[in-house]
Amino acid sequence: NLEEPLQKTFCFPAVKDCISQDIDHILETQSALAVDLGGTNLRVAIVSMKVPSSFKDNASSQIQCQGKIVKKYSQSNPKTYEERIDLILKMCKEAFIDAVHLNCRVLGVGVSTGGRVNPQDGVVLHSTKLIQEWSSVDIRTPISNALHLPVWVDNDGNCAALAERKFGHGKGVENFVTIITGTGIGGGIVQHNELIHGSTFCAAELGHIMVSLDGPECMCGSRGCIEAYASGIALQREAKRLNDEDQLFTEGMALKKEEPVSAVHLINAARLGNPKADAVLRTAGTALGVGIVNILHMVNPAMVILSGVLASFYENPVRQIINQRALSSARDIQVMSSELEEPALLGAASMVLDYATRR
Ligand code: ADP
Ligand code: BMX
Ligand code: MG
Ligand code: CA
Ligand code: ZN
Repeated sequence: NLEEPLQKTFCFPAVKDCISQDIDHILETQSALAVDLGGTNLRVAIVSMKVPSSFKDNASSQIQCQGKIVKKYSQSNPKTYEERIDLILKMCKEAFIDAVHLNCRVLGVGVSTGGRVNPQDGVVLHSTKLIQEWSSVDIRTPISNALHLPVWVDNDGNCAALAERKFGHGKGVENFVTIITGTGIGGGIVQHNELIHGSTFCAAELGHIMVSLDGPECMCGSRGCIEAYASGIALQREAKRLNDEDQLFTEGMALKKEEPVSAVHLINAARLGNPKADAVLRTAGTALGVGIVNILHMVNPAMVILSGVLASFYENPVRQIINQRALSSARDIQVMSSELEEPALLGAASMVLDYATRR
């Protein structure tokens, strides 16, 4: 058996110790800058790759890495192309300087963005109204020129899926889907361990699965998309509508006159027994659930991972709808909320760490 002596050498205590320490030393400081551009926020982070200490106890186990957000920067996503690019570069430069002081070796920049993205070219092909002036945009070149670093780009939902595959519930799961709720609804599909991009980089735009023939208008120009029912912006629209009709305020609720009405108020109102707010949220949960049933019937994943601000809120309604409406063969799947702090940012960083540290 040729493998036996090799294994023995690898597990020899002194050698094992030395390997563990080396890998710790190398990987703890290997870092990426991650950028996430959403319908509301622009975030940048320094993300380092960390090997958990349990690796030291078991040299034969696979190296399981964790992405650690060392420092994070948040701003509103500007409304114009020029302001946005300027702010991205400014935030990245600041993060790069901080990374040097924090002893993080930056290997590259990973960008997660709303819109259809060609990752090979580093170009945002097209965006809905959720991000204005963000179509046919080469995002790689300006960042790469400013920082002299390699740049990887993908859609934010796709990045969230990459994060789940590397650091989250999706680790070792061959087929899974993720749905991320923020201002809009993003999606990512991992099939046979690989992300699906489709023929024109429009696969896994799961927010635009339609669940009614008419339904509310969507930012994409169509109607009845799950994003138009269940996203942050859709819930805010409904909260505003109820507020205009003087139906939002519920006893026990803190709602100041000048405060902008948001999804948070709608959820609070429903919790305090407001039947109109409750009805809106039920419709939202049903729409998302029905959309997910369509996904189950199309790609039959083993797991659906929900992430973003509304994930835990939707977990149970989605399970219920699956039980009521999915074909029995597709029903037996896990629905879970992500445990990752910032899936889109971590996924953006994983593109850098995966490519830059590959041997
Ligand atoms: P982006 O869409 O820019 O990626 P986020 O993922 O940060 O942004 O989500 C912002 C959206 O989530 C906004 O629409 C905001 O109103 C909504 N939101 C923020 N916090 C909460 C919360 N606690 N509950 C419900 N919705 C929230
Ligand atoms: C929109 C669309 C998706 C994106 C999703 C979630 C654009 C600009 N965005 O459906 O590509 O994945 O929003 O984005 O076309 P977020 O703003 O909620 O993070
Ligand atoms: Mg987002
Ligand atoms: Ca996607
Ligand atoms: Zn749509």
